[in-house]
Amino acid sequence: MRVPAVLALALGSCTAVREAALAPDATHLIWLDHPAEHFTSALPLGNGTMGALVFGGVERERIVLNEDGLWSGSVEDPNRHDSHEYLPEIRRLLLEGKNPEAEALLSEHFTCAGAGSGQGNGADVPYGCYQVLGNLQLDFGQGPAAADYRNELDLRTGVVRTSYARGGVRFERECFVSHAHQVLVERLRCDSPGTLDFRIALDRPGSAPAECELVGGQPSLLLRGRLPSVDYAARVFVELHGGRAACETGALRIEGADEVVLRVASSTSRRGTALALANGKLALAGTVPWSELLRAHLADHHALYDRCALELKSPAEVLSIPTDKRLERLARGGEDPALAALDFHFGRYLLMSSSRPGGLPANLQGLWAEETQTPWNGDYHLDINVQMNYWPAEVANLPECHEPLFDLIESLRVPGAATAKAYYDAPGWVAHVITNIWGFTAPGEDAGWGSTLSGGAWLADHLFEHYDFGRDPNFLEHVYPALKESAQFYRAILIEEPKHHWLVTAPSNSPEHGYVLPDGRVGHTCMGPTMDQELVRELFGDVIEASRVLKVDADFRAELEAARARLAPVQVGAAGDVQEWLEDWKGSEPHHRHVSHLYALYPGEEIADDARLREAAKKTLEQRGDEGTGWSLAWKISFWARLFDGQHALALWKTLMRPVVEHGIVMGHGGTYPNLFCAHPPFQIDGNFGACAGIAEMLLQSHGGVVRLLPALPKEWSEGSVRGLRARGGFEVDLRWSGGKLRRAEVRARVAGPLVLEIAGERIERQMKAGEAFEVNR
Ligand code: FUC
Repeated sequence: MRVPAVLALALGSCTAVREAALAPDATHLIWLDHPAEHFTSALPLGNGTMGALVFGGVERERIVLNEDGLWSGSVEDPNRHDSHEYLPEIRRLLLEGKNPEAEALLSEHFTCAGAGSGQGNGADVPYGCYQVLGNLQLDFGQGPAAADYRNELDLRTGVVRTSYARGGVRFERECFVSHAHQVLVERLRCDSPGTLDFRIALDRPGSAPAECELVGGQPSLLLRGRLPSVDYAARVFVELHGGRAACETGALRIEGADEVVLRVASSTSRRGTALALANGKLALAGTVPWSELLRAHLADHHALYDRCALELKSPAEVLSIPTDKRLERLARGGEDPALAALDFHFGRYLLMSSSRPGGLPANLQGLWAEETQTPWNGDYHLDINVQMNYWPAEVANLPECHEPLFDLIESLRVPGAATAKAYYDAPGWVAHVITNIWGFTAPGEDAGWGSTLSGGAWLADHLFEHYDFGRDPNFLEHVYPALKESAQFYRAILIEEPKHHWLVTAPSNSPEHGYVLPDGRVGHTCMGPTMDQELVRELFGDVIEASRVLKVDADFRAELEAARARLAPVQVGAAGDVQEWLEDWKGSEPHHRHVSHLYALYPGEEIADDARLREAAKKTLEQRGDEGTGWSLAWKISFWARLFDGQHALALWKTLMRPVVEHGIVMGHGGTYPNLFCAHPPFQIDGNFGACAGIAEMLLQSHGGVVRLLPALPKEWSEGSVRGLRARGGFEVDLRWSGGKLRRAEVRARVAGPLVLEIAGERIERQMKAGEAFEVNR
């Protein structure tokens, strides 16, 4: 292999100087005045494939390293191929109202073969688990305490800077994960020549630590290993400015250096031979000086990050408070609108750091995990979680970051078709509640939660959303087969229920929530839960529209139109709420975190565009209450935004931002960790993305063919501006407001078409040309 040149630059004094390009802006900074003890205080970096969590230690620094393809498990056939034989009987029982009997039969036959997700602990079963790659450990030794300490992540640059003084010497470390060069780079400096003495090690829980070896005469650390289906490799090279580097057992020692630049490359065998790939990345990045690596990283980062920005004002003194203290201050009732802007920017930052074209989608923890048994396997949950990860992708102007999800959907077509055949003897493809990188589409190991069959429809809707925001017919043509085959599946499994002769899905359930039958028995299995009906109606609508745009499949379109007209509608129950099931049953947990039947309020549109259903949705939200897991709180921000209640939306966001210390699984009391990671608890990234999308939804909505400006602005955000939000129909929007009123809007049309704007209840209609900008000044 080619060896990176070690640049022996004499440095003299290495005074820490901030480059002008990195001048910090507090509204884009997450920072702490102490090193992290847990990764929920560490600062995340990522390029979509490689992730890092920087703890910022003084005596000992730990940087958790991640690779998106680092999964245990393997491809399996999780389908029970005789399950469809029981389908007629299960349906007969449901049609006769014998739900408990139907559920008993379903529980026996509509589960996956094998261990499934291993009850969320699937690291050692075929399902597998997303795992940590390793820990880069820098040991600086014991010594005097640090003063003037700061660990900060500048979201505008994607650089973490750790700085402090110790024993009269000022130390500074800067770290980024480059998308342009596919390596992690860290520069260590001090203002006293020859003072950098430390030991570098690389380890992985449960594996042998990295060996130090000489490559081209230079010491290098190499960590390698193998999971059942994936090899991994990580290599560290050092570039010395002054001083010496040498191998020790299981470590690399640096002595007397003025400045050191570390380059870390990693890979899994998903994309080739792990070690060759990692070596190749280092060979390319190894000869590129720090300044050039940084320049290329910033150019890449700015191209995405700078497209969209939100400004909300907080008092200047608040901006200089460490982020964890700002959360505490907010929880005590201190207003901090700029923290909402920071949270919005963080959501965008996390998406561009964990989901880039060609990579895997953001999982339950995005890209960041420190364990080999990540909670819930760090997988893709399809009854809201992975979808929520992508809610900001279009509106917050990172549409290319949506692509990994589309690749995942494409990868589910073949296994999903086998599952459709095995369980429903149906054409098309289906996915249930959980999936992984191995194409798992079968029901989960427990039918109660695992047999929800709307995962595929919910995923497929993301394909149409991407089209709807960008209006690129080539994209629509490309994804049309996945959309159509999903609709074929749902068309085939609809049955006619006896009371109203509506078409309904069967057997199904309302995600993870039970109903109470009039006789008190609790069940899950049913026909036509409201969310299924909403999703199928939407999917059929998407495919009808797509087939029209693409001028294909007139017969199938007509079939879908006929079926869509007969789908069970959203019903209002006796309590004036939205019914969660076909019958007006009570839920077994009145405050359950899943509010699935309001899918059509957000992210769907059907309830949002119907005055009667909106009233019922409000009632449902009042019944469910304002508590929940992190993602559930985040969802409710968008619900209330869609009900044009900015105060209620803001209240939910504030609850979501409350400080949380618990790291184990809790099915309620969500909040936020010191590094702004969302707490389910545990850390689960969907709440970060849901909050980002919810904040956008408070400022701009574009459902039902109407672009609404400032539809749910709370009074605390009376001054502000946002630029670069996107709206359905192919629009990009900038807004400025003061005194709670819109002062200026600019809407740019990507494609020609009608624009219906709504500002404080007033409508403006225009025919836009492609490339045209329309301004409103007040
Ligand atoms: C679903 C949710 C849980 C959690 C898990 C990963 O099962 O109901 O709250 O988010 O996914």
